[in-house]
Amino acid sequence: MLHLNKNLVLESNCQLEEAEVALLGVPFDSTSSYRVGSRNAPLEIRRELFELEKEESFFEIPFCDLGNVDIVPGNTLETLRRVEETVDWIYRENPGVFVITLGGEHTITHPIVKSFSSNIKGLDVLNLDAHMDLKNDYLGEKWCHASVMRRISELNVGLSEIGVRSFLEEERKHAEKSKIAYCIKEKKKMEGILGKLEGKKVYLTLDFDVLSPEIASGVSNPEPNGLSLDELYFIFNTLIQKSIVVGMDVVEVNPLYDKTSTTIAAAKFVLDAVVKKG
Ligand SMILES: [Mn+2]
Repeated sequence: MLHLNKNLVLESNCQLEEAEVALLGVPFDSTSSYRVGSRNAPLEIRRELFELEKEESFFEIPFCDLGNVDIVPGNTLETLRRVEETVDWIYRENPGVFVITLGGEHTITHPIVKSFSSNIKGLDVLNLDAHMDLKNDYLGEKWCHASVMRRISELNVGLSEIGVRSFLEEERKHAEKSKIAYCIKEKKKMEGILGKLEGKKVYLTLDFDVLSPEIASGVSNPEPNGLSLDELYFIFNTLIQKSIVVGMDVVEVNPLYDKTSTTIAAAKFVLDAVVKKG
């Protein structure tokens, strides 16, 4: 049985089977250790998506809003199981659809990548994030937002990280040992990472705290001196042009702390992604 609800979704112009782009929400933030509230992002990003001006081409794209996964607050493993089951189902129904998932906290990326990697051989994951999220556990929890990339690094996928500027020695060592390429925003290093992903199938996970908090205050773990929106779009456009982006998520947007229109920036980014992949 699928755990999906279609309350408060955007208008779809087709069923999943015919869609080129699909939207899925996962309003889960139970392991958030600092500013709780990213569970509100799927609804608030949809609200901004509804309001934003759209070019004519947007309406020609076969688009389907699948609704939100029915998450279980406080039960991370059951929630992740439901996300994986949902993404498996999407792939069975329409293997070619481009799924954009709205978090929720970053932990929800693991079951998506797990599902993708079971269907796509040689998958690479690009994580845009202020944090490495490579801790083996955080406060004793192995399944949480601070260890999600560690769990992903244990799957059979390549992993690179851009924007990372806050991490422990344990995480840096794991990155070196596991050949996980990473940088903050040095142009040469950034281009090096993107160059290695050329021609490859890439899953993009966008933790919105990769941006500077003066641009995007509405995130759960703000970290100063991050990327600008121009740098984010440079990365995204390069990836779209030179790699095969198979899916993406936008996570850690926290509308409860949004003093800088972060939610609108996230919605605009999703809108651009729909048009570019449609
Ligand atoms: Mn993260």
